[in-house]
Amino acid sequence: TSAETEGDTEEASSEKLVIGFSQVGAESEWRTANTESMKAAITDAGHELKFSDAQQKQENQIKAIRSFIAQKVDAIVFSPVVETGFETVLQEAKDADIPVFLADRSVDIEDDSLWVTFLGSDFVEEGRKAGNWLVDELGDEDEVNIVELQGTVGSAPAIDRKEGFEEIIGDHSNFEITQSQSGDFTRAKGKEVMEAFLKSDGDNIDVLYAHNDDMAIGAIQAIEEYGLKPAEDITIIGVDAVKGAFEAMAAGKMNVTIECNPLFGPQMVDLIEAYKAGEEIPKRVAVEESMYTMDQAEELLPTRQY
Ligand code: GYE
Repeated sequence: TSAETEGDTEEASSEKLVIGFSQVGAESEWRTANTESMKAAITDAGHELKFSDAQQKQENQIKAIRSFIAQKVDAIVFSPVVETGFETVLQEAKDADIPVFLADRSVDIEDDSLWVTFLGSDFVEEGRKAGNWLVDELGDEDEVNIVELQGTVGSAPAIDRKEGFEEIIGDHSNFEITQSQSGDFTRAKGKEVMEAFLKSDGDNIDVLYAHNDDMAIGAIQAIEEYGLKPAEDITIIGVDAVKGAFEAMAAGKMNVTIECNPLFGPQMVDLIEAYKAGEEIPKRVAVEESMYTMDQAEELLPTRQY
């Protein structure tokens, strides 16, 4: 039939690509959803995927990218675990004429000819949203002691979420960050570090600002074990808006989560295909997102995709 003929023609005209994807790891619910989104988008579009999980280690990512170059892939998708130290390997990709697409996290490198585009969220803005929510919520209190669970040291989301949050609360002298440490974006580490925060100053913690929901969820457990009520005795702010956060909010144990949408696989594949077709690609493409509070959790939980 003519429909079939049309379909065939379309398929034949779009080039099948081999795409190497160097992912950060499997540290959080966010990451799992992102990996699935990216894998599905690449294979559903008929391309071949070479996937490498770096287990949150930079040296693994450098190895993976070198191996993609050796295999002469058509494009590399790369979510850098940290911001610095990738110049050499990205230069090698450029010398081999392999375009690199930054996914989720950016790099702190002057020469922006080393990548085609960066598709990801605005982490500074997420930090500001967290700060603004807190100012609205507790701005009138005399003294607000905040503990901060930072993401992976040197990673773009940890650096930027801290910066955006501090920018907002810096204007309010009643707010103070009393303890701040990395929980590496995992539940286990979030719990462990929260235990240490509680041990050193448990009765004087008003707010927990966690750079992701997984660490907040780990911390909630620590708070309960310590004998305090999460979301009541300690206000809890997370980032990502993963299902686990909606469950915690629906159970009255977490106050708010700032959305960071990991489901940008299809958007990334569109960018790669457009680039391969010779189209002009913007250097920065943003992912759209919102924020959600406790009172919305029960209603929205069944509709959450990640
Ligand atoms: O927020 C966190 C994950 O880079 C935006 O990494 C991502 C962050 C996300 O481990 O949960």
